[in-house]
Amino acid sequence: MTFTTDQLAQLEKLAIEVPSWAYGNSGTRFRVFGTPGTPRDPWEKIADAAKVHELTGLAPAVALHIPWDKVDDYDALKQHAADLGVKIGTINSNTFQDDEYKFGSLANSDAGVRRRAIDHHLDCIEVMKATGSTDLKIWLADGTNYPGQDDLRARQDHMAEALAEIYAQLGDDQRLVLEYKFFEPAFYHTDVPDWGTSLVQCLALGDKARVCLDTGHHAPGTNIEFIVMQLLRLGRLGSFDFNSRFYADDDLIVGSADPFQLFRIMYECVRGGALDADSGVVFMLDQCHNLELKVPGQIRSVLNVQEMLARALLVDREALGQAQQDHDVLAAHGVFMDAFSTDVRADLAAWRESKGLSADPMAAYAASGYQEKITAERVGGTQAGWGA
Ligand code: PSV
Ligand code: MN
Ligand code: MN
Repeated sequence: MTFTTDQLAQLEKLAIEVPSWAYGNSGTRFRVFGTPGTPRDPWEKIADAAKVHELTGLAPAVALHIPWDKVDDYDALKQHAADLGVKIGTINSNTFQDDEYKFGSLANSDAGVRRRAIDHHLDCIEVMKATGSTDLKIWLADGTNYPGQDDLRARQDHMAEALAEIYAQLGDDQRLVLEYKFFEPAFYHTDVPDWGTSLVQCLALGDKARVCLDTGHHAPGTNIEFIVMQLLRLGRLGSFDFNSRFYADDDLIVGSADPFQLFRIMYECVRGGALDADSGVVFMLDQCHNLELKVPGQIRSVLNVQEMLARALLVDREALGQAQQDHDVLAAHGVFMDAFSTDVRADLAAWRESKGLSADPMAAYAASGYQEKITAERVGGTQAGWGA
């Protein structure tokens, strides 16, 4: 076994929240391809999420998206999740799919539209109360397409006011998590383009406001692990939306485009204490599976996160610290790369077996018969509601 008892204890802490929308059909503006067995409602999405947890032991919570996951009885949905061994996680609001939001939601110059968007978030807080969820995640599609289209500064003020009204309705154990994204669907400016803007808005709101870092929402070449370090240092990293991107916000399987980047991020998480419960950091996936089957796509994803965390835990921090102190650049880099280059797959398989799980969750899923069962049972599965 490559891992020490301490490292194993750290590994044990990893819990990844999966998004309900990952189980629905998704695609691009060109085409949404269906996959067999796609869930028809939130109940079935939760069942699929529970299967991912059952086979990996890594995904005990599922995030909902309102109104995509609107149901009449949230108490019953909460119970359904509990019966299947998972819980309801983050509640994601949606102010981007209705015509009213064409020119923005919380940052819109029209007070009536802002009212509607604020009320939607207050409804989401009610859903949180019923489901026991503690986090309200806000991603705004707000922005403009042309210079001069709207008053950038007034929009920022509108958004600050609207966020304050939402924030005021949070319960003591509830938080607001503000996600940033530098472009799309707006192409000239977005109202929360970067971590700095999100942080500024969060600082104005109060302690219960945190930044959500979606790994797909940065310009190419951005040093994402630096942002992770800084937000952890300031105690303001609320959650991750993990995914991979090659070009734009593709929401591909986390760790597929650049496992080394994921390793570097997980190292900063270890370094900054993000695995400790009191850090308040939620590790979430925000992905869609356009071509591949959804459940194995999510299994692969959580395994990728675990694998890069395991390698990050192997960084010899004492040796690294000494090399850094000595300004021995190549020795320090070598310590880092030694950990990244370590194959931990056999150790993780052994870890799974020690917990009564299959050594190979992908193979276990293929052999489980679950895909055949849902393919036969579910006809006319739903779209995620979003083209990736
Ligand atoms: C759009 O970019 C997006 O992928 C954001 O990352 C949100 O988290 C997600 O949609 C769900 O609303
Ligand atoms: Mn996201
Ligand atoms: Mn995104």
